[in-house]
Amino acid sequence: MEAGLPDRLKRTGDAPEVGIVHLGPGAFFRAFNAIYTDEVRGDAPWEICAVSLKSPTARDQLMPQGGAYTAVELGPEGEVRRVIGSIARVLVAPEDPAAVVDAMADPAVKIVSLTITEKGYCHNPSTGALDPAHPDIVHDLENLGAPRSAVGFICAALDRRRTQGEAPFTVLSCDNLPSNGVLAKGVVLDFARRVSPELADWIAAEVPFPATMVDRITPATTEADVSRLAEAEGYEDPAMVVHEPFRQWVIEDRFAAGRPDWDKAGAQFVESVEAHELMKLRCLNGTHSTLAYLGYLAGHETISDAVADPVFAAMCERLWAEEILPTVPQPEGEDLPAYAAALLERYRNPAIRHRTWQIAMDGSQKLPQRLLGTIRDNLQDGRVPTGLCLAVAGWMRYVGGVDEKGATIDVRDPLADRLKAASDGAVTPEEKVAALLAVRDVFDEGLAGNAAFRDAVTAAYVSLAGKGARASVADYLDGK
Ligand code: CS2
Repeated sequence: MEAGLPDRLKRTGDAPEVGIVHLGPGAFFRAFNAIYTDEVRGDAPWEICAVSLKSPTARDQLMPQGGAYTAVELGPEGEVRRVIGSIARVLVAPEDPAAVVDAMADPAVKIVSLTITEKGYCHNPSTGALDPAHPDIVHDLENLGAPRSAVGFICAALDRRRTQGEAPFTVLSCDNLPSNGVLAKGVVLDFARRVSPELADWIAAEVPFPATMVDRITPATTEADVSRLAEAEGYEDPAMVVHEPFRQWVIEDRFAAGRPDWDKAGAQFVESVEAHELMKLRCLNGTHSTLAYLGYLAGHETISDAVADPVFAAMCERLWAEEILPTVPQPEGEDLPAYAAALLERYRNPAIRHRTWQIAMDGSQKLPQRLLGTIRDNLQDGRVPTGLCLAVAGWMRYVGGVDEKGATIDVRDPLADRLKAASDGAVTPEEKVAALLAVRDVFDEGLAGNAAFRDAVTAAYVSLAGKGARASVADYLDGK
C-alpha cells in the first residue's frame, strides 16, 4: 500500500503563480472552493496558497504530495473519486506569520478567501461586531507584524499593499454567516481603525468584500474513509475529503482585480446573495442544528440516522412548512418547498456519515443566524415557533454537558465553560433557561426579554428533562 498520493497523481513542475490565498484549508474548503477552482483554473494564474491559522496538519498531509489530494463524492448510488490539484502550497501561520503576510501582500494575489468557521471572525455572534477583548485580537493589536487572527492577517497585508502603492485584493468570506461580506468588512474595519485611520479609510474605499452563500455537506474525514479509499485505489491519502454530490455557490460579483470563471463550474454570480443566504442558513443550517441537538440527545449519531427516525423527519417537514419558510423570501430561481424537500433527501444520504456531535459544535456562534433570527421573525409576525424553541431548549440541554443516559457530553464551543457554568449555577428549568438567555453573546436583550419566547423555551426544556428528546419531538408533532 502506497503512503500518500502516487507520483503519477502528484502535482509536478514549478509551483504556478498563485492568485488566491485561502485561509482555513479544512475539509469544507477541500470539498468546495478548491474543487470549483480546480475545474476552471486551466493555465490561468488562479493557483491557491492555503494557509492554516492553527495547526500544521493540512500542510503535513498535503505538501508531501505537492498539494494534491483525493475528493470522494459519496452519493446514494455510489462514489466518484477525483484528484484535485488547485493547491500550490500550504503555509502554517503560527510557524511563520511573516511568510503569510508576504504571501497575501504579493500583488499577484487577487483574492483572499476564507473558510475559518463562524468563530474565526472574532466577533460577537449576537451583534456581528468585532470582539476587541478576543485574545487573538488583543495579541494582534500588539503584534501587527505577526498576527494570529484572519482579521489581523488581512489588515497587515492590506496595509503593506497600501503603503507600497499596490492595488488591494478582494476579501471573499465563504462561511455560514448572515451577510458574511458585510460582517467580514465590519470586523476588518474595526480592527483597522485601531491601527490607523488612514488604513481604515483606504480599506473602506478600495477593498471589496463580496458576500457568498456556500453549500456542500462535508463530514469530517475519518480513518475509515482513508482506509476505504486505500482499498479502492491502492494508496493512503491522509488529505482526502468525502462530500455529498450536491454543491451550490452563490457569489456577489464584486472583485478588485478579477476572479476565476467559477460560473463555468456552476457557481452563480449575482447582485445580492442575501435571499439565497437566508434560505440556506435557515432551511439547511437551522434544521441541521435542530437535528444535531435533539438528535444527539435522542441517541442518533448521524443526521441520516436521525431522519431515518420518522419522528425527526416529520419534525423537519413541519419546521420548514410552518416556522422557517414563512420567514424566507423567495430567492430568484429557487422553489422553496422543492428546496426543502431536496434537503431531506440530502440528509437521508446513507453514505454521508455526518455526526450530530460535529454539527453541534460552536452552537454559541451558530444559533443567532440559524435559529434565533427565524424565531424573532416568527414572533414579530405573531407566531410562537414552538419547534424552533424546542431546538433552542435542546441546545440548552446539550451545553449542560450531560446526555439523557447521564453520560458526559464533549461540548466543543468557544463559550463552553461559560455556558456550563450558567447552566450548573441554576437549579430549576426556569432558572437554567433564564441563565442561558442572559448570555448576551448569543441572545440579545430583545429576544431574551420576550416572554412568549422564554415561556416556550422553558416549557420545551421541562419536556426534554422530563420525557426526553424523542418524546418531546413527538409531542411537538401532536401539537402538545
Ligand atoms: C453544518 C454545516 O457543521 C455544521 O454546522 O451545519 O457545515 C453544513 O454541513 C454546511 O453548511 C452545508 O452546506
